[in-house]
Parts: sequence; structure tokens; C-alpha cells
Amino acid sequence: MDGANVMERCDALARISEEQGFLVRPYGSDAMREVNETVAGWMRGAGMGVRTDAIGNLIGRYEGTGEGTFVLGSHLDTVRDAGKYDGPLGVLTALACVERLHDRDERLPFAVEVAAFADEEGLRFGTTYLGSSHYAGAFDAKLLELEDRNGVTLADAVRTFAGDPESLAGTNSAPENAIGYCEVHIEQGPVLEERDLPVGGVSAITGLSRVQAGFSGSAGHAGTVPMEGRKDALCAAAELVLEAEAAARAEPGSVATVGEMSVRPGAGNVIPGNVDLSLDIRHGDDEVRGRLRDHLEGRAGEIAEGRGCELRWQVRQESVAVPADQHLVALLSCAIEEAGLEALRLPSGAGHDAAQMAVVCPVAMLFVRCEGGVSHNPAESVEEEDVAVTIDVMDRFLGLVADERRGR
Ligand code: HGY
Ligand code: MN
Ligand code: MN
Repeated sequence: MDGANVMERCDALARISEEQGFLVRPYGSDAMREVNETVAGWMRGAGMGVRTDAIGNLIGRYEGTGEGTFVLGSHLDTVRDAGKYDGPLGVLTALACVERLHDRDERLPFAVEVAAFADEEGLRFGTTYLGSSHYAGAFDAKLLELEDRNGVTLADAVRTFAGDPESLAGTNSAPENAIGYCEVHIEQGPVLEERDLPVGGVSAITGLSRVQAGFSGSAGHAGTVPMEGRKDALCAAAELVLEAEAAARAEPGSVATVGEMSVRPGAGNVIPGNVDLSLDIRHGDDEVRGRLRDHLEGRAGEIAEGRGCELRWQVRQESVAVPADQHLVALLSCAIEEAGLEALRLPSGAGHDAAQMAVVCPVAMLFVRCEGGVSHNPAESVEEEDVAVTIDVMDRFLGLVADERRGR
């Protein structure tokens, strides 16, 4: 299994989309079902046992000779108009490592599981880490009542796609004896390209808050209602968008993004009466992120009041910043150096399932250079030789973990 095969498989999965013309694979979609079936076939071909859990994560297991399980993986869901590699590259390079073991007829002193998580991006329900939160035993039952844009609850989506939603909280599908998790992921940033390095170890994963905000004002005739006294919900939302940008610019290391907005009733000659918008707030320090979130909630209230609108503010989900496990990162750095490369460590501004997996075991991540740092965009691209290096480093990394388990 080499870089070319992984690239071909990324191409194959990228052709499985819920909509024509661009790549989008939301939780619970037919496209997700189809990629799970496709990857399950590849897992079986690598001598793995395959199962899916109650939220729809696909899990392949390659037995070892001793106690314990090392988990690799990433997610198979995507954002809207996605690239080919965010998620699938991590699952497929993990599978490539198992295929190498299988081809060598080698068994490690622990089992290897490849977890292909069913929802990390949260495109459908505005949450994040849904799949890995159940796998790791941290699923929040309150999320079950969240509705997608068609009014379908997460509970119903789980029931249709995978299993019993009531069974998700308080249970996990991870192996009892997980000894560690390591996720390969495109960097989604410019650092490795700037340093001319194919891979790098991740030092920490940012914390993030996902908020659903909304303003309701008064819809009205665009031609007859004077500017004075309007309760224009879109102007209120626009003020908050710029406020979020200004506040994040003023707070070093923070980012704030409004990625989604819906305007109702949505007619050119009607003053918008109702607007919903998403707000994504991140920082490596949870305290700073909390202060920024609360500041923006306060400003949103002032904006609403000043414009005679009502404010809706719902924190959909938050995840704390997670440092990588120092020992695992040290082993990963050894593997990178054994491959003849500088072992750079860099923080992740993106969230990853590894942040959720830290609930259940020590975690590490290996970033792969991606062109221009571009991601969440169909222009996302990686070099085949960087993928080959990635598989080689991960193969070495598993060997180092195995040597440790054997007491070498
Ligand atoms: O939003 C993120 O950071 C990740 O792509 N889910
Ligand atoms: Mn991702
Ligand atoms: Mn992503």
C-alpha cells in the first residue's frame, strides 16, 4: 500500500457526494452510507474485522498478539463544497498502515483499530465531533433534540442511519484498553509548506465554541418604510458579523467566523424580519475563548436593543483546547527523524477528532503538508510523495509503540 493507492482511494471517495457538482457528505446521508460500505470493503481486504457502532462510526480492527488496542483514524463526513483529503486522508493512511502489517503477515503486541468517524464537521446539526464523542464515551444526550434545516432531529437521523439514539450517551464503542490514538490530517495551514516539510507533529488542538445566533425585527415594505425606525434584522446581523471580526482581530491568537446566514422572508423588496447566523469562535486558551464568546454575546444584545430587535443566542457546542500527549508526540518525532526529516511541532487551529479522543486515551496527530494551506475548499491538495512519507512515518511510529510494549 503506497501513496498512489491512497490518492486513488481519496479520489474514489470524493466521487461519493450527496449532491451533484460538488462534494458534500453530511451525517446520516446516503453518501455517508456508501462511503462506509466502500471503506468497509477495503478494511476487510486488509484482514480487519469490521463493525459500525450506534451512531454510524465505521470501525476496522486488526488483531494483535497482546493486550491493548492502538487507535488510528479520522472522519469521513465533509463540509459543503469540500476538498478530497480533510478526513478521508487520515482514515486511508491508517488503513494503509494496517495493509502493510497484513502484507508482511505481521502482528503487533496490541490490536490496531481504524476508526472512520461518522460526523466531525457538524455540517448538518451545527455541532462537532458527534461520531468520536460517542466512540470516546462523551456523547451529550442534549444534542439529540437539535434539528437540521429540514426540522429532522439528531435522534431521528441516528435512528434512520445507525441505531438507537437513546443508547449513545453513557456508552462508548472504543475498546476498553485503548492505549493511544494517532490521527493523520492535512495541516489546513501554511506552516509545513513554508518550512518545506512533508509532515509535522501537532503540539495542541484549539478549543472552539459553536454558537447559533439570530435577530428578529420587523419585515416591511422596502419602498414605504422610512429608514428611521426600521427593525432590520439583517443590518443587526451585519453589525454583529463585523463586531466578531473586530473583536477577534483585537485578541491575538483568536479567530471568529460567521459561515452561515439565513435571511427571511428573503425577498428583494422586503426588509428582513428574521436572520439566523452561525458564529465559530476559537482560541488555544479556553479562558480567552470564553471571554471573547461572552463579549460577543453582550455586544449582540446591545446591537439588538439599539435596533429594536430580539436576540436569539444558543451555544450549540463547545470543546476545550487539548494538548497532545507529550510521550506519544516524542515517539512520533522519533519516527519522523528516523525517516530523515526535521520533527517540527505545530499547533492546530482546526478542531479534530483527536480532541475528543483525549477523553479516552493519550492522543497525537501527524499533519501532512497541503498546497497553500487551502482546505474546506475543492482546491485542497496533497502530494503523493508526502502521502508516501506519511505512511512510512506512521509505520515506523507503530513499530516504536510496539517496541515499547515489548519492553525493548
Ligand atoms: O472546524 C474545524 O476545525 C474542523 O474542520 N471540523
Ligand atoms: Mn477534518
Ligand atoms: Mn474540516
